[in-house]
Amino acid sequence: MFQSKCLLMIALLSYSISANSQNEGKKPISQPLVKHIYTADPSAHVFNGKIYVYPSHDIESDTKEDDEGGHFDMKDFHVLSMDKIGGKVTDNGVALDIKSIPWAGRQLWAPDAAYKNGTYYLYFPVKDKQDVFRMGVATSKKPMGPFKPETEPIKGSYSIDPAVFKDTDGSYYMYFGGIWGGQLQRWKDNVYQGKTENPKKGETARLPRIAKLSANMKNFAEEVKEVKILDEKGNLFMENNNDKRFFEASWMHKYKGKYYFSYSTGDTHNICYAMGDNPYGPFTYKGIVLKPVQGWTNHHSIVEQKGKWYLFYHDVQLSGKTHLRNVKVTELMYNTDGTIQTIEAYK
Ligand code: FUB
Repeated sequence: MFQSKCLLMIALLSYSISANSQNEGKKPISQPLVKHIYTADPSAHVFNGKIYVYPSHDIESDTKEDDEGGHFDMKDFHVLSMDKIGGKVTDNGVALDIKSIPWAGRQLWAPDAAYKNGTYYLYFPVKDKQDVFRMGVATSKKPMGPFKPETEPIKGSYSIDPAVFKDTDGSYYMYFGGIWGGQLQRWKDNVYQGKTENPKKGETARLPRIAKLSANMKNFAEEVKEVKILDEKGNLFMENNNDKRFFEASWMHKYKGKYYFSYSTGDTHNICYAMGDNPYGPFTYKGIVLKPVQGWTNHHSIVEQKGKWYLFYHDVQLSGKTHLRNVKVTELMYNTDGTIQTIEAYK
């Protein structure tokens, strides 16, 4: 997220105006899951029948706002858990602290988690000591941690927002990437190009990435590939299709045999989705899952519990500040043709 300061200010200003007018006089459809800490970017999973939410832990820090989101200066993760939607939500305390990650520099951003053979894996992006985002992995015998980090980042990993998907054949895949402050534009053919310019309007949009995970869940089992998101005519989106193109916040879920890749459009603040027939895509754009929420960022996960589907998301209801968010949940409904009914977070 974020671009040059000037564009950012214009984007933030125009967004806050449009968001305010768009949601003016309306009430939120859901309340924050917890109110004693700020939480964001909720990755939800059902483990042993219970819901576990792996969010970012937003804090007010001394770091000044900059053009790459430096003020999103998170330093640890807490895992939230609940038996059912609407039930008591438990904050299980600190699951991983940045101080315990030897290679980490700053900014623990949106995590995700997975379970395999008695071990829980927490995947997280953090800037290394050269200020380049990499993906780390940490393990625990319990879903709420505490998690022990590996001593090095995942080899070949980069950018932000890991989403780990377990397919029905038992394979695990990581989707990831985010432009602007998420640094995806700095990578070409998986090679770091240094600090490059943000994508420009006349270019094809940057694509999210995928890699199958190795059997031990700690490495990529293959070269990182791009994930194609196509319009209804089969064309890739251009950067100026910014109400539909990928920006950040990948998520994958499977419903009735189809693969649903969902993501944030960043500067236009939608959560969109595209459907495909296998984990690698291509995926064809289908529409909006969640319209813009209060605050600049929009980030989500989609999970099933007891035959119902839920959308976890965040807004800034508690603080009114873009970098101090709170996670929420609402039910997600499908149409009979498998498309998703668009959610408006305020009515
Ligand atoms: O929480 C930091 C960043 O904000 C996430 O990585 C993005 O997806 C956005 O929500």
